[in-house]
Amino acid sequence: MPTTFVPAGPFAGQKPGTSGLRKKTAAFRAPHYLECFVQATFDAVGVQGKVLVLGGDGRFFGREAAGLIMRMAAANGVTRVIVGRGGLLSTPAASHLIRLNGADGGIILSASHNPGGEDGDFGVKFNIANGGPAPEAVTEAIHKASAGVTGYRISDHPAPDLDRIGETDLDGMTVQVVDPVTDYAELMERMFDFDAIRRMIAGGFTLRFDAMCAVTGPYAVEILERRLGAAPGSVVNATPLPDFGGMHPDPNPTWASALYDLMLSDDAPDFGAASDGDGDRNMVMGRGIYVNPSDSLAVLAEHAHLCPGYAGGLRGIARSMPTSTAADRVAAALGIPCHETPTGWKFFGTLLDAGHATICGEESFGTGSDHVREKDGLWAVLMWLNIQAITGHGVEALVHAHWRRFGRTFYSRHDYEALSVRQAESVMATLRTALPTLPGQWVEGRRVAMADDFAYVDPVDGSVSTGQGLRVVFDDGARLVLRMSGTGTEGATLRLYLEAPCDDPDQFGIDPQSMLAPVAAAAERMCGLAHQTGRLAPDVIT
Ligand code: VG1
Ligand code: CO
Repeated sequence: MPTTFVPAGPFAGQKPGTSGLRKKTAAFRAPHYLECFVQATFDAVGVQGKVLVLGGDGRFFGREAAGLIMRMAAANGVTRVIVGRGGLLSTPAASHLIRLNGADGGIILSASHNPGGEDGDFGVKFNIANGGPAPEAVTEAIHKASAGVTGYRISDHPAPDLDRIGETDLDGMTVQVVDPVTDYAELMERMFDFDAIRRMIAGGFTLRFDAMCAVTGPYAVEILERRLGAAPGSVVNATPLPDFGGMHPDPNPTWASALYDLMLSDDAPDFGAASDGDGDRNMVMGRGIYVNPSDSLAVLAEHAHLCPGYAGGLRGIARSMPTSTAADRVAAALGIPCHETPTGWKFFGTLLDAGHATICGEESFGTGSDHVREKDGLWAVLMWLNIQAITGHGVEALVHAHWRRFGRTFYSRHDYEALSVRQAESVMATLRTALPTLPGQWVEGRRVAMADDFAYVDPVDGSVSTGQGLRVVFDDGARLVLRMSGTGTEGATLRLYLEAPCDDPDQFGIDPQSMLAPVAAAAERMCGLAHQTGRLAPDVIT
């Protein structure tokens, strides 16, 4: 076999986090780094005779990494690699391809919403056969295996041309280059009423989708413009670029400000949306209204039955713990369970597999369902379009009707980025230490009902995850949550999640930050974030 074993150990691997291993691009490009991590992954999961899906969001180093991984897959006995043309696959499309082809798993090359480029971030994520992110047991095994890596096996043959659709042989392994969009677009056609959406658009409904120079461009052009008839140019920043055109492909009011500002201006189209680097996140807006992601999940759940893929109703809803409780009220009204999981899509996987939940979401602009095992940006966009097409109501009318029916759950996340690890840990420790003393105390006009360090027992496989965020709940249902980000690549990021439910329609128009100011003040009293870090305001508010 023309295969080389390249000695490279010892390899001090790092444990993959909630979304795989994310580091500076330069770290992945350091001699043998990517290769050793991939070898650890192959060793941990066992790839002899297996079929893998491979693709990424088009960021810098992605193509090169795909080539190296294919040569390593061949040398490690993989039977077939299914790879998106040009090395491109959105995260939800990769998840779908794994499921569609009955593949044993997949490797996604992305750092999601983190900036890309030579000085940006890169990431490698392993997904399992259900199409979803590897559960903790698997990431643990990869981490363990990395300690034993002394080198890696790689084919001496060059990787095949990724731009040509079709099958080629690489050292006895089949490389199948597929169109990244076709299968995904067909799945979407089955889930949603494309005829109804087409009629709505033909009737003058206008939209803008900002792909932020990341992977969703080709998907959105094919689906929104070609299949649904949106005017050419409705999808902007549609070409995936290695550095995302210098953008930060994170669809929120700060980083997608061009779309955000347009939607609040006089020139706004009827509907606006943006997605992130790898296509699993979404920001949704109507003319003059921004939809908070927690509200988006709740509204989608409320109306899901209007879409063909969910005509039979939902079996359950799942949301991550820091996501607002708006969806819980919809679940109660529908008479279905609402599961509360730790942050990270992998926790939804077991619930979706077992049929305990149909739709799920996170406050971090992620929504999805059991059609794949990742969150799915374009899916959410299409669901919003489908619901508007069937009800004849726009985003603002739908959201306001939702608030009138269920109350408005005021919600915001405050991010404090690039803190020193020591400072961030100290803020966490302050609140963690205070937790047992909080119940019964009055803070900023509210009485604490419950305070804990969130732990989760997976109801399907019994696995236990502890330390998933510090949570304080008040008597009136208001909440604050503090947790440390697991996806940053610089220092530490603290996320403070604030929530206050409100049933009084006269207050629905109040600015969320003013409504939540007392909850933020309570958080400061409990954890002393500003006091300890000197940061007087968050870096990003969503
Ligand atoms: C963040 C979000 C979390 C999300 C994760 C991956 O994690 O808060 O909700 O699941 O990113 O999203 P953290 O640990 O930084 O808070 V992405 O679009 O990788 O795929
Ligand atoms: Co993402």
